[in-house]
Amino acid sequence: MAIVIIRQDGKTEEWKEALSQSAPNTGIYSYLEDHPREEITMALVWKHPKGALCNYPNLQCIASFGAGVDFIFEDTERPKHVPITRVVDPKLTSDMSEFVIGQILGYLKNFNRYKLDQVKGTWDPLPYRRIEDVTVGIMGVGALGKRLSIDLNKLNFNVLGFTNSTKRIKGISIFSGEGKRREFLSRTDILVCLLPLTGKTTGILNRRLFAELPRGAYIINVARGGHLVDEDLLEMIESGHLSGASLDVFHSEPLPPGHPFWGHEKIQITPHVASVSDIPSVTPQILENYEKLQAGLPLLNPVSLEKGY
Ligand code: OXD
Repeated sequence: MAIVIIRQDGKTEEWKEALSQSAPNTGIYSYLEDHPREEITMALVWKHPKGALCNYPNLQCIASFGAGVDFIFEDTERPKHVPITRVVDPKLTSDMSEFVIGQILGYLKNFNRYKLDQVKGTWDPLPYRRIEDVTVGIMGVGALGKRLSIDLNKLNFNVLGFTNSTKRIKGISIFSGEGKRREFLSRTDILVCLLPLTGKTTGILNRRLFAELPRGAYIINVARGGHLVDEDLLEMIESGHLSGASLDVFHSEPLPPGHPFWGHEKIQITPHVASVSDIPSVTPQILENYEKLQAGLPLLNPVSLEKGY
């Protein structure tokens, strides 16, 4: 039994070193080096090249290096019966929460606008809003959304959550199911998308949904670029229905040169940095899952192959 790491960014060696240090007797390989393909039982993946998972006849687990697994389901050539796991990690959840809180406060206090004014040499004090003036609606209250809702609540924000399942979070009004979506949206001033990307949620941030938000609403997308219909966002900002957006994720990353989001005064972009798997924090759960796999025990953080998250 052995592990293969399949990722195309520059982090393979760092992960391999951390995993090998914690489990010196385990075979851990990069997919780019010579490795015994029949021995591989666990593939650790992050945006792997499509089809790469077909090379392992004895694969028993496909483990995402991050919280998202959409890129695994997008690989239609992957062995479909192999269980998939994802990362649920306290640092990943708190990092996301801190990032979104930062974006919300920056929006309420006009920080982005003042940065633009500074570059232009403009002194233009604007009215600001307070925490008590706005309601934050979070679409998707899984591990990340739940933590964010609790942290926002502690800061005295009015917080609403939307989910298609039945979840309860102390102190948070949860709207469950499609029938409750309209009410959730009509009460939301700042909409945070933390949904998993699946066939059902692709393009969910569209003109129809935006129209159900109050005039002047603000969008924060920290989930996946595929949730957003870019043209609809631009159109709704242009018409004044939306006041702007903060986007950390895009259909294509890096955001292609010439895309209208670059240079848009009401859209703040960041390069997919809201929350990134922390190697020392995540390494133990990967190795624990590998041990469970060897022992035939149920895996940590399994993903539903049916639902896709
Ligand atoms: C993740 C991400 O899913 O970094 O973990 O987007």
